[in-house]
Amino acid sequence: PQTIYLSDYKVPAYLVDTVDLRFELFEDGARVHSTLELRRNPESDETAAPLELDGDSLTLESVALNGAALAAGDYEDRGDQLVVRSVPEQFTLTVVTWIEPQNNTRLEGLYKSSGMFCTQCEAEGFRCITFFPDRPDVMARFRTRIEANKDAYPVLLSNGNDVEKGELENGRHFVTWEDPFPKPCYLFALVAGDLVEKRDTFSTCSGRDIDLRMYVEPRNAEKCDHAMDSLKRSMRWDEEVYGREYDLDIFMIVAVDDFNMGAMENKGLNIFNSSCVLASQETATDLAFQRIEAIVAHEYFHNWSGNRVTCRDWFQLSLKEGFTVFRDSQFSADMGSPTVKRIEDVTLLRTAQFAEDGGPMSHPVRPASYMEISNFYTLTIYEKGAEVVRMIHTLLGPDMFRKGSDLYFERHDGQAVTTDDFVKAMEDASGRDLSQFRLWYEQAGTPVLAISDDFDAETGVYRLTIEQSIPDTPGQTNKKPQHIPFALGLLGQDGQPLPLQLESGDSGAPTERVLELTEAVHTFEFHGVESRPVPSLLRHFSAPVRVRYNWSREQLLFLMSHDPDGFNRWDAGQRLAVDVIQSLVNAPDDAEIDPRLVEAYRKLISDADLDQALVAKMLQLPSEAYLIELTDKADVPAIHRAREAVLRHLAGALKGELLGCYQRHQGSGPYEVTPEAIARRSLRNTALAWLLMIDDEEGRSLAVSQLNAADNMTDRMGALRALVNSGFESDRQEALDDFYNRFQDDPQVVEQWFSVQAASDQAGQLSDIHKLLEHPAFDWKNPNKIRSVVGAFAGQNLAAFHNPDGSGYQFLADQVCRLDDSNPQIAARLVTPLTRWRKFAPSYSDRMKSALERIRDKAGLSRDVYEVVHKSLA
Ligand code: HT7
Ligand code: ZN
Repeated sequence: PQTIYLSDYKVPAYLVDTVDLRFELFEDGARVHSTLELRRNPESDETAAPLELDGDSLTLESVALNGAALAAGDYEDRGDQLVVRSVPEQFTLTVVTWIEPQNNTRLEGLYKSSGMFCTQCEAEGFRCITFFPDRPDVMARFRTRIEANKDAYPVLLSNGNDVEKGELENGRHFVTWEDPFPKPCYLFALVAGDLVEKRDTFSTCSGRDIDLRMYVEPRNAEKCDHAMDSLKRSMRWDEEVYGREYDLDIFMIVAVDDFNMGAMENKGLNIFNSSCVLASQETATDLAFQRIEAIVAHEYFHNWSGNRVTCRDWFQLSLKEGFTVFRDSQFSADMGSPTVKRIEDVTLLRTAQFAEDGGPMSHPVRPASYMEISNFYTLTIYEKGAEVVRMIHTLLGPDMFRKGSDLYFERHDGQAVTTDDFVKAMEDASGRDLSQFRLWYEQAGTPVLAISDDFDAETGVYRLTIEQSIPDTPGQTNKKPQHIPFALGLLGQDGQPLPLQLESGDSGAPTERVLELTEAVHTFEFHGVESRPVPSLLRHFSAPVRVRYNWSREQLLFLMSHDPDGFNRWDAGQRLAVDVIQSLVNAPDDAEIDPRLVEAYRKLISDADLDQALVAKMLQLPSEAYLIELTDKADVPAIHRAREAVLRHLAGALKGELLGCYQRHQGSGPYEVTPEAIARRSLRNTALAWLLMIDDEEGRSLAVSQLNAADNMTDRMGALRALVNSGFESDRQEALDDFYNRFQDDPQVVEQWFSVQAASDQAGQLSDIHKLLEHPAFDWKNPNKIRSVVGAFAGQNLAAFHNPDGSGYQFLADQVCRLDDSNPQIAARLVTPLTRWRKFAPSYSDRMKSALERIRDKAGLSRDVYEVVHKSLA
């Protein structure tokens, strides 16, 4: 496959002003009539360029130029391109293609899911519908007429406003949609199906009434309220916080079962993976409720950050994704607990994005090259990209940041632009120089801050030295220092925050500062310090970096109970637990587990005055994935054993407190999805899980009664998970069977049922996984089912996946090869755990590598899997 380089970017030779589409939908295929108004781009220097339109898996039926059919010699159908050699300055091109949505298993372009037609065009799916300049800097106005059988497809949707509808012969009907906003073709959408409509309205800040509509299969009619409420909250928040008003008169959301990712922000017609939009108390966990709110917000926010202002090319993907993730995380923080949201974001970043940034697929937030753009919808583009925007927010402050975003939207409305244009707007609005900051977009790899300190009791000066370095990554060495906002505080021996006097005598100095690191080494001096302080470093995780500082366990315990920054309190607890677990990995026979850890947890569990949402987070031990990320040449079974040993030790020592916590947080009253209620359920379910880890009888009976009495999925799933992960084998099987019998008709719940087993070291051994794949509810064509079995096994059931005999790796290789033909996007994502082979101890890494080699040698490998596998083996 070819590599595409950012440095080769050229403006399009032709622009498209309008697109007129007519879809004839049938059971054995669809005919697409496309009429484009084109003209030469005055900004292009390719004055005599032929017209080249992208295509993929299309059967061309006819081509006409200005209404006259072209003869075979006038154009060339190269399969992936339609080339018309000679065209005038301005012209109309009509192309008719035939496609087969019913056989489209890649889920790109137009396909069928549970009997309905739907589309996914980002990034390059529109070319699977018709020939078109499939690049985001070609923005056109779309008019779309959809024709289909009326009984089977009563609902026909596309972007914009419905302007005409009517009956046709043979029981068919049509609807025509017009989108007044020019858009790139990746934002085109079409849906046709037998769907129920849920309606609501939203009154905008300027007093316009927007028609809100959700379309779902009839069986899901009762699962729309949460998404609809989330949408209205998002619309209001975007007006209040960013001054962004919705522009069309209709906003539609559709739920589909077969979808490669979470959702898609098509203009005025967002399409969602059912699991990311449908929820009810009985079927969705608290986590799912929160996720749905965040994804609905994310897609809605794209209407400005992505649709009104879009990307010039796909190298700029983080322009819309990083900014929009930052916006949705601000929104979620405002809707719930900012500290908890920050902990969740940082957990994902430090566990998975840092791993990506240190692995073979490492790439800058603005990549310089790719083979297959679908492989670049990564944690680096999304999560690190959001951190980069967050740092701009930290450096500029909220008011200047808002001025910058206003300027960006005003200056670039209706344009396709670059990450550099975004930074420039921030610079122009604030007057700050962000030239060094731009390196965050260009250099890959996670910066490391090596921090040392010393205290001079005589002068009262505390000195902090911070040295930054950025590791080499594929294709990049000798990196320049980056501009890093570093928030910190100092705590006195009594736990009080100290004024941070950068000059002596400044006793009114603030107790928290954001230091700006720009050099490889900085030394900061803090004056007027009476005794050695405890530093609270990188508060709020003010930059996506690794901090190396030699904390003592006393310091961590101190921060855990005194740090005014909730994030750093949590982080101190994580660092302490990591230290204890790592000592056990390194010396497994030394059975002594630091009693101070037990006491710290005892205090956390028992102190009802603490913020219970934060306590719920602090009680989660660092995950195996995070522990692996922190380890060179990891021995996963050893890490797994050590972590479990610490958990069991804590559970055994704190049994009384756990039972007390469980009883104390017993809910009464109706189910609510508030931060307090979520924290309560989380604490109870953690207590239950810990008790079952030690096969506690009392815990077992609590779990069984909770499972039977639960009025919501969080409690039901909490009890089921605890039983599944326990040694109570017969309860486990009975619980799983009952659960399945109750929910077998609900695909989203069956997905949870699959993944709770596949992720469990008790119920998800390889032989169990094979049985799940044979289960009648499993479906190789449905990405959610694949993720819930194969993805959960390889991504969460780490001890089983890293079986020393290599069987887990071979299993994954088999599934990737199998999926490569039907759905290459999903296959390429599933490979990820194997790409990290260099992280593991030699006996593991050798076997992982050979599994990758087996995939590499498969005949006819897709471009998606080819890129990931070859880069991993390079
Ligand atoms: N912008 C959307 C990306 C997306 C996507 C990309 C590749 C293949 C399938 C896809 N489905 C959705 C989602 C988002 O970030 O909002
Ligand atoms: Zn997005």
